[in-house]
Amino acid sequence: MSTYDNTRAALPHPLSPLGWDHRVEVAFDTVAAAASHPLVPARVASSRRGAAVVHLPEETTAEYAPAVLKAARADPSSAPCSGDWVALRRSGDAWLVEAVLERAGLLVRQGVAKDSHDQVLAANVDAVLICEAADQGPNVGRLERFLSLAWASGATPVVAVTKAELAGDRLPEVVELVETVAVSVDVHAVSAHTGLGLERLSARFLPRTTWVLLGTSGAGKSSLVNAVAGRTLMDTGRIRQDGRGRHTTTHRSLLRMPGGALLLDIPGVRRVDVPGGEEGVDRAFTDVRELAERCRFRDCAHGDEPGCAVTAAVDEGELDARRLERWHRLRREAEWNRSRGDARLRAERKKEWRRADRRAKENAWRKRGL
Ligand SMILES: Nc1nc2c(ncn2[C@@H]2O[C@H](COP(=O)(O)OP(=O)(O)OP(=O)(O)O)[C@@H](O)[C@H]2O)c(=O)[nH]1
Ligand SMILES: [Mg+2]
Ligand SMILES: [Zn+2]
Repeated sequence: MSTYDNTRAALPHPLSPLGWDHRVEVAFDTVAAAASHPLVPARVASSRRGAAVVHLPEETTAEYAPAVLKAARADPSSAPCSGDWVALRRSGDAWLVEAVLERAGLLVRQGVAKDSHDQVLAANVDAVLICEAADQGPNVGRLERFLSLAWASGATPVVAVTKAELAGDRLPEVVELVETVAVSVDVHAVSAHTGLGLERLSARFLPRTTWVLLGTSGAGKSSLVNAVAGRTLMDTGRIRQDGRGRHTTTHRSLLRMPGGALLLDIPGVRRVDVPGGEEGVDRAFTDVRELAERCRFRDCAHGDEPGCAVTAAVDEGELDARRLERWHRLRREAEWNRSRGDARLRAERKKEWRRADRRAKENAWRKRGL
């Protein structure tokens, strides 16, 4: 081993405060080994069409290389997004994103329009901090959607009941309701204004773990980030008269907390459709799933089948009928979105084949001098 290698082994990687670990290193080495140019790794804070703000660790902008652009056109979810690890190449004075490294997980919000693509909210996050304001809710249906989304990403959800001091005497009641919805998920009542619950929540922000804050505009995400950081990193905005936020945060930021965790603050999201695949929904409704294991028929749809343990639980008052109704709806939505995703994939493949076909024909003509 050379002296250089020895030094390298002894020092922490300059990107380790950004979450660089063995998995990412392997992913980077695979890409770097196959590349014809020298590459360096970086982490994406935010991205827009054609370029990303990355940490090298110093913050810089990098344009997408043609191959990355082309892949993004075919499948927008492959484009670099917040939290992604990328391989960069130097090109004159500029940096180019040559490749997006393999992801450990992806927080996706299903496209709502018929032909729309999914919107990727964050990649490679360890945990999703769902923020729900104590004074406005909780909105149970929305919480279930956020939880399904979080579980589907492969990350662990945690719920922050924000602006806790505004709930006054109602706080225990609000937290209890959230806990019945967020089955087997940790719930923290916090206040960015009074500091309530911040110490306990901050203890969960382990060094080099990445968290994304998910919630509607005005839920208090940026205020929470500032309170945990102990200084103003993000702008915050006043609530409108109708109780909605003003979409104060318009850019995503990957922020390092004093304790060493990374918090990804993103613009508020209002409506989320659950992504394709039922796993996320099932994880969010473990109570229903556990009951379902006791149904007489394995393929019980929990309608009017005999021996259905789920509907029996509803009859006995153990399971809220409305929760079961919402579970049915989210399952249908997830199934539908999966089939829609499959159909889109098929259409895209067909287009690719046609293009390849045309290219082959053109080549053949050219060879024959036509
Ligand atoms: N009373 C009280 N108000 C809070 C608290 N946290 C946030 N707020 C207020 O809620 C409003 C919205 O807060 P933001 O932090 O900007 O909300 P956000 O979730 O980042 O909103 P977007 O960036 O629009 O998605 C601001 O007026 C904050 O002062 C809190 O703990 N208590
Ligand atoms: Mg904000
Ligand atoms: Zn059943």
